[in-house]
Amino acid sequence: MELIYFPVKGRGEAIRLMLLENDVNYTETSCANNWVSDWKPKMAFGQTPCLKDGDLTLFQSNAILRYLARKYNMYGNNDQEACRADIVNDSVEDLRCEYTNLIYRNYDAGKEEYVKSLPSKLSNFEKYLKDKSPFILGDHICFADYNLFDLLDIHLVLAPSCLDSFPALKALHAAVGSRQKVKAHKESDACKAMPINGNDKQ
Ligand code: 0HH
Repeated sequence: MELIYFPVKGRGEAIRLMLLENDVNYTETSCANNWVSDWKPKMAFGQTPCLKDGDLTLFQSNAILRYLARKYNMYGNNDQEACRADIVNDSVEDLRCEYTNLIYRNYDAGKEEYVKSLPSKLSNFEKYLKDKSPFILGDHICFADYNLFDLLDIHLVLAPSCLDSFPALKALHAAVGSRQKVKAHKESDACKAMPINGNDKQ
């Protein structure tokens, strides 16, 4: 497979984790050079990430995560579990949009307020997740776990104590983060050197 994205964690990181966890043989191509003139016109909706798998070209980070989930059996074991994974993943998307809005449009003026209102948002995740642990579906991992893990991970950089009163979220972050391939990736120099976002804010 080929992942085309900017050299940032951003919306690429959960995809990278799923590729690594499933031992997918993939290359990564940066679209940072000549983005507007060369790359952007080639993207169906003018944005990356883009994942190529043989004849298939995918856009939209969540469509990519779901494709990998279907392909590698990480979409729950039944309809109920798939719905639970979807609900959490869509909630991750909602908070990720608020986060990227802060980072790219309102960091200096908005950070304090954002961090102040974060517990009310994280508490919704906590309440929804606390009956099953450590993963969203309990004992088996699904695609949304990687997306939620990454979301929590970047929020821990923004607000290091943000999970202190949320044991289920802390447990999920620890459970995903301690998986062998995830841990090795997070500890790698390449991962440490890659910025979370494209504007030096985090
Ligand atoms: N809904 C889409 C999805 O989920 C949203 C994708 C998106 O916002 O896939 N893509 C952005 C890149 S993520 C995009 O293509 C932000 C990373 C920015 C890195 C900036 C430069 C880094 C250089 C080191 N944006 C480009 C565009 O919209 O023209």
